Amino acid sequence: MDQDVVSTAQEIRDMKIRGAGRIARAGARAVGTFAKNYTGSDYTDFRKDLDEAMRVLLDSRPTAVSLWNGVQAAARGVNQVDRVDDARELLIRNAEEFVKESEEAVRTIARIGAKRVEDGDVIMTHCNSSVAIGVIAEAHRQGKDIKVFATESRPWRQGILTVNDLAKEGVDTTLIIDSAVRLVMKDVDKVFVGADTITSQGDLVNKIGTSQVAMAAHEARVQFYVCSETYKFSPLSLQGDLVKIEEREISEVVRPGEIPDSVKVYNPVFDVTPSYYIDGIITEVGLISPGSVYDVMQRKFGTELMTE
Ligand code: RUB
Repeated sequence: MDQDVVSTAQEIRDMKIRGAGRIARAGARAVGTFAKNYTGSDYTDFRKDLDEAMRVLLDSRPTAVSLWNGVQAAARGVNQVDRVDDARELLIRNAEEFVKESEEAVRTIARIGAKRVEDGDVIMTHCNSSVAIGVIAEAHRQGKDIKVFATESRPWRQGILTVNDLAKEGVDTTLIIDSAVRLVMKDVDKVFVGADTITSQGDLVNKIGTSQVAMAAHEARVQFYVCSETYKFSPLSLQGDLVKIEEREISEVVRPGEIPDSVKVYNPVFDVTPSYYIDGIITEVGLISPGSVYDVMQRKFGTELMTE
């Protein structure tokens, strides 16, 4: 097995590489490196080894649609070639293109999203979304006077990364614990969060607690925006599959011996925010309503999906 594939999968599993965009790029890059490093010349062996490499990568965070889309994008068209050299060339090119386009999408979303930020806005964000942070940082760079409340995001505390990222940009940032969201919401103008997955119905799957933030925003009539590249749209949801919510180890929640063995711990790491709490999804193809996700998906993934 390619060592780069194995170490990338391990880093994703250990959350050293995390966040939907980063894992998608890491997955695509690993497929490209697999192709670069491949020394065999038998096409059947190559396909077998590629399938195995893709499986190892996808298993590292099995519910992540962005990883799935990134890895699939890197392997796109491999069924149309029958020589190892052609396949290697194709995979290397695909991976580079996916990474480049995905980084470009983050910059485009920052430009589009920043237009939604007004001078004097108080913003709330949840977890650590590089895309949402990109929007906030761009608005700040444009000279808009903004303040940000960032949630801690238990149990993994990605909010610590967020406040570090925002502080580096010079943004006026306040860290709050997750349970302070509703209290603080009365002072907030807009919420910007990222996305792990967006379903064909326009529902958002994102870090656990996102739906509570959305409900509090709805109650306080605060606008709730999702910042997401279109490769986080789930083609599987189009075929009726439910998005599986990842559960992680209980050691993320309690230390050994802290609670009796008889007590169970449930640690789901994502939740679902229904589309009717979402005021807009900011994508690289524009600011769209949750109701338009289906149309964008069809344009992006084509009709082959509908019949698969
Ligand atoms: C991270 C998370 C982020 C999205 C979007 O969860 O929920 O909001 O992945 O991130 P985890 P980005 O820490 O469990 O990976 O905008 O960077 O793609």
